[in-house]
Amino acid sequence: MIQSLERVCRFFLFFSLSAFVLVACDGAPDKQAATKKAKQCASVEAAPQVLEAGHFIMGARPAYEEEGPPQRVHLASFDIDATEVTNAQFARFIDATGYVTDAEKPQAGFGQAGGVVFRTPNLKNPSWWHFVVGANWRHPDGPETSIEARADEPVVQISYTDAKAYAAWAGRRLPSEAEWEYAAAAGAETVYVWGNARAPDGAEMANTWQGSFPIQNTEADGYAKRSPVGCFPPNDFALYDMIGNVWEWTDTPFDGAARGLAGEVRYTIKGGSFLCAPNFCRRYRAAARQAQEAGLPTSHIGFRTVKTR
Ligand SMILES: [Ca+2]
Ligand SMILES: [Ca+2]
Repeated sequence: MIQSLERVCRFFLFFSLSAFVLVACDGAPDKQAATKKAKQCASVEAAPQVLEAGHFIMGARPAYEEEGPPQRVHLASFDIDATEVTNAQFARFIDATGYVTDAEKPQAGFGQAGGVVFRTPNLKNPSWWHFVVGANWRHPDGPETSIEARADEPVVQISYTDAKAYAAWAGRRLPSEAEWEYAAAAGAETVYVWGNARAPDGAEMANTWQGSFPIQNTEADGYAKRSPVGCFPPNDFALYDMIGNVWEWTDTPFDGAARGLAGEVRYTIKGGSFLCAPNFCRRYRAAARQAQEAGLPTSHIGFRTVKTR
């Protein structure tokens, strides 16, 4: 039985010949994530959780214009990964198939292989989203970075197509937006999945951004960027990081969104990321949603998979 579910990082894309700005949730200094390991993290290969058929109110308590209106939605039973897909899991897919991700191919509008990376803005460069040549899932924040010792972090620099390819290889699929939101809310009818306070008694309940985005990240939750999966409390469906850490692809086109640089459809991403901050975008809620170009990989979007029962 499934109960209620609800449906926060807004992007604005400003393209120029050399760089662009993507306005999202929060950001962090360009130091590596996981500098503080204050959390006890769950097993990263926890079995998928089975969710029974049921209904919920999708788009409940809309906070941004793209959310809502609230509507009652019924869903058939499905199971869903307990965590975001990790670098270790994605590496097994690559090893088995030889698949080449979109970030490893010349990108439409840029002409070179790479992906979008958050950089802390400064007076010389006020942008915080940059297309970085050489950024890909093995080098999530640019060619100078790697996933060494980050096997348990969510894989990023993954396009919608890449996520679908992984899911198909695993005998699974990407969730619809409704399935994702139902799973994230886990029956909660509160402002946040865990209650009505963002940080109850000072406890950070998800990997988001604390401080004034995009300049100051206090890292009160222990992580400047991505955290290993499972380091924050699960929701009532025993699912980790549905809110925060990285945004997650769904298989639902974003109604009314303009097409991307290469004319591609924009798909709905859910859950917010380590860049979502109270002063900028409160998209660490189940009902929050964002449009994302299918072919544009970034350093704060990953995914998880589902399977119809
Ligand atoms: Ca954080
Ligand atoms: Ca997430």
